[in-house]
Amino acid sequence: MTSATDFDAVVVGAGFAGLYMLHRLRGEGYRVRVYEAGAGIGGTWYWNRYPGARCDVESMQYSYQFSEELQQEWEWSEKYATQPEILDYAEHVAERFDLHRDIQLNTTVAAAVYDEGGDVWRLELDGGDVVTARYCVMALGCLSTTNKPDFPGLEDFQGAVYHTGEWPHEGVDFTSRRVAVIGTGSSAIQSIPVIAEQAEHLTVFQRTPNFAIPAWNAPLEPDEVRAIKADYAGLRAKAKARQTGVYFLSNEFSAHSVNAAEREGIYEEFWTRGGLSFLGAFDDLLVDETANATAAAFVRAKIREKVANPALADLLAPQTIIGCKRLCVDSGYFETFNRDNVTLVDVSEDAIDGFTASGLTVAGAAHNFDAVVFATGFDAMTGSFTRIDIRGRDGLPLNRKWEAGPRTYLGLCTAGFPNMFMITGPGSPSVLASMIQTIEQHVDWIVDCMGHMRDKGQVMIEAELADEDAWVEHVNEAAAKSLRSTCSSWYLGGSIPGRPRVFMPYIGGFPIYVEKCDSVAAADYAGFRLA
Ligand code: N01
Repeated sequence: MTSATDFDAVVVGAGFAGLYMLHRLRGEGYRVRVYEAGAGIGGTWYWNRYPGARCDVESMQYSYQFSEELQQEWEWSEKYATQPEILDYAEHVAERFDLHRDIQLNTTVAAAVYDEGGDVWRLELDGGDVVTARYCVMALGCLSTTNKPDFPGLEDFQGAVYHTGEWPHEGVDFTSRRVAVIGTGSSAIQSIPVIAEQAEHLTVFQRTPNFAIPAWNAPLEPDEVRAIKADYAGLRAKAKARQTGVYFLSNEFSAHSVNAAEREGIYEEFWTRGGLSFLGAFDDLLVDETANATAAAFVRAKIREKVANPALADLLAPQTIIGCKRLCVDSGYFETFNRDNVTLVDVSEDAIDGFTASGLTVAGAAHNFDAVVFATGFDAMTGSFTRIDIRGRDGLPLNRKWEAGPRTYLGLCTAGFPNMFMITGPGSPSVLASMIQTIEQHVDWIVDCMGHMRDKGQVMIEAELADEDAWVEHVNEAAAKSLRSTCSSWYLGGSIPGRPRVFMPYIGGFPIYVEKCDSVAAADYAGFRLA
């Protein structure tokens, strides 16, 4: 591709999406530059270094599959990989495929503006530099912009303030400190047991309790690894055929199709297996409220077995739909509340009023701390787009286009923003499937599309508005069928005050989605205008 641009493509973000995008584009001979805000690569695994951080998708599946050599040579040590091990893996990939030379770290993209005259993107970097490229690929991640609630008086607090998603790289020693954790999502559930072991006292502020299934993490058995590696492609194919893009044993019958004793037995079996696969015990747990209630009751009973104080157990046991908010995976979370140095404060009715110099207050009562950990999650899925000043045709800001919620065609493109691709954008399965699997599918699709355009001498691709509208409608229809759309979660912007409540990921399942993307490509990119 020859043009007057600095690059054929710029990629924003050097997480797993940006790394693979760079690898593929360079392999096809494009001039590419990746810009990364962090001082290192790895995206979410670069920033989320809080104590106990691990992936809750099994390590043998939470990894790239594009290179057989890579997946054969890399050795994961545990069933669920720790954050440092995943970051080592990202570094290994970057070195193995010589990616670093085209990645510019410590560089935030402040603005991306489409120039209609030349069909190019103009990116303004935080240092003031401007670069141009035919294609702009947003590899921003779905959970990259932290949500830090704007509590009054926080600036007066004299203690240390941390956010799980922006953890200090040198680590934090909580020994002899009085610590608060705000939030009880996945990050909190992983970090609380570890912080409790160190801190003098830990107080957890819980607005909504969460369901968590034990991880039963353990070192990987060499025989199991050998068996997977003997047919890695087979495992990947089985995973690809699953709604979630992850393979695990699951049942394809209703919770109502068995009697109560059999149902308990099946839940017990899935509980013993542990992790996210618990929701695979029956195939109607996320669509039938009464089926779901049987699973929720089972897990509530388990929580009551783990927590010695019945009143505390009641507070920790959610009365809601299991799996509506993202299911958590834990290692000793509920048992942590049996410790003498751990207190739970329920802020579901009386919210945190605000901060003082020495701590925070709830309903006027003071709670004093040396350190506060915000485990308050992310401005999910759209937050990383809206903090960049992205402008498309006629100078239209993306923020304005997405005012009432994100609108995309297949989560890959959005009408009015030609030549801008998103990796795992809103409207694609992304966070409802295994991220690396969905990243590879998106990257491959985008690179094929660019190749198609290159072969035909085309320089502009844009989603057709009518096809985008139809896709958004389909995404919404699919969400409406799932119990997942019925509670306030980050899937629908629930954690951010003022965000429109729109279920953002595509819940129709990975296989249907892949089929749709493939059929669009096979029909000369139906639903896109190419010029
Ligand atoms: O964030 P969250 P997270 N006052 O949004 C509470 C992935 N992940 O970082 O539920 C008091 O889930 C909020 O309360 P509520 C995974 O996909 C994966 O934990 O809104 N509390 C909630 O309890 C996960 O789902 C892994 O009522 C406030 C918590 O903060 C996603 O990241 C590990 C509050 C936020 O929970 C996000 O997880 C970690 C306020 N003003 C994360 N505002 C693994 O792979 C918010 N909260 C293992």
